[in-house]
Amino acid sequence: MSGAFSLFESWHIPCTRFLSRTFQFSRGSYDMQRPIKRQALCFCRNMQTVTCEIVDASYVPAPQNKPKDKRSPQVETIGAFQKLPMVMPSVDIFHSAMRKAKRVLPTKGIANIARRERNRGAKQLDALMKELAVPLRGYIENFPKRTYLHPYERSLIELTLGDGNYEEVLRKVDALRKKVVSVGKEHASLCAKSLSKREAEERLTEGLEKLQEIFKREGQAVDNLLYIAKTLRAMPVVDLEMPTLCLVGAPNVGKSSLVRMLSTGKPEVCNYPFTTRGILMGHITINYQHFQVTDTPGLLKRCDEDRNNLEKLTLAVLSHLPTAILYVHDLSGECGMSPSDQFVIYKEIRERFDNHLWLDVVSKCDLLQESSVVFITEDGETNHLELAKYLKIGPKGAIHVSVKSEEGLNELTNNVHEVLMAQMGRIRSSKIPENIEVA
Ligand SMILES: Nc1nc2c(ncn2[C@@H]2O[C@H](COP(=O)(O)OP(=O)(O)OP(=O)(O)O)[C@@H](O)[C@H]2O)c(=O)[nH]1
Ligand SMILES: [Mg+2]
Repeated sequence: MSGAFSLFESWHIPCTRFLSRTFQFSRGSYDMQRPIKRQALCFCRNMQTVTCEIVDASYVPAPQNKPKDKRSPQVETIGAFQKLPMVMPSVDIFHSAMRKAKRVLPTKGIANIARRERNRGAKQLDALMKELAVPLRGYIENFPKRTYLHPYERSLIELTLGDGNYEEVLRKVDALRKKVVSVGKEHASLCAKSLSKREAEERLTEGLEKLQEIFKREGQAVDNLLYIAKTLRAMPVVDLEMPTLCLVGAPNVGKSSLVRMLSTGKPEVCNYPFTTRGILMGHITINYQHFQVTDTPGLLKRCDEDRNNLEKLTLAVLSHLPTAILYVHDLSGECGMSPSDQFVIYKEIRERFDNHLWLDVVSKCDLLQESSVVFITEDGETNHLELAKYLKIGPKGAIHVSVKSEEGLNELTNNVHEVLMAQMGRIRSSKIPENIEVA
């Protein structure tokens, strides 16, 4: 039990932290009376994480129904976490199983007391074993194997639960199931061999106690699985068919502020890095069309091996989801990272995700006008023409905006609309080959 507990403990805290932030966003208040500020922009009221109804059904084929062709396991589309089974706390499973087992009566018509008692004992132990093992088996079959998941959800499992913890917990639940089955069978058989009523009663009590002890000792695995299910179910749902805009940039550059401006979502905005600690999904509606907006944790100037899990989450979104990118640059330096460092990160990300539709935004332009001092202190003495240009105006074509003075927001909204429409065109055209019937 201690093993299971310590394993869980190791990722429980960061997980909880991640989730609490996510919930803050998910349950953000909506300003229903907020007037429509920008032309052609209609805000969707039900911004935030969409949660699907939880269904209690298996989507990983049960062993007997497994596809014969094992070479190509069918990868799920996104949404597997919403299909995870409801896991009962281990205590509840045990009490419910015990109640049902105790109600089991001996087979009718056995006149001999000793025979009747050993029949009752064996049947009750068998019933308890089954009542405990069946739900565990259901969980093991219905929690998807990682290989069946969409790569994005695979990376969410790794980055939020810790590498290997998902499989480890499932393995422990399966080990508990196997132990319950073998101990239950063993004691039922001993009980069935009892020679007297008293012996049968003793064997029954012994078997019940043994099963209880095992379940108490190792049931933590079930509770860990319950926590995993809750954590994964709370992950924001992404609709792959819906165009998505992902806000990316260094920490503290104003990404969440722009998400708040572009949508009715209310991600936390604070003047310190890594305020956003998870992938936060929201929706906007422009001209009656629905789009998704993703706020992401900031990226630092460092190589992938040194990145924290929050940065890795951002890269997972860009790597696995077909999103358009809204890259945010803070040339005022107010974010705490120099523009030249932001330039280095930008160049790397731009090159790496060149196939995405892209928009560049220079944020906090109110500060650039007010205080050119911050701007000048940057190493402007560079021969690198591109960097020199970047330090002055950001990347070519970048829109200068300020959520404080509202400068550039209309232009940004229009550009966001255009890029999302283009993204929609990409999604539609990517589906065409599937629909064409080859003669
Ligand atoms: N003056 C000014 N401050 C801004 C503007 N936009 C954002 N800020 C401030 O910049 C700080 C960071 O803003 P956030 O929106 O939280 O930045 P973020 O990029 O989401 O930060 P992380 O989630 O930590 O990566 C906050 O104090 C904002 O009030 C702007 O246009 N002008
Ligand atoms: Mg943020």
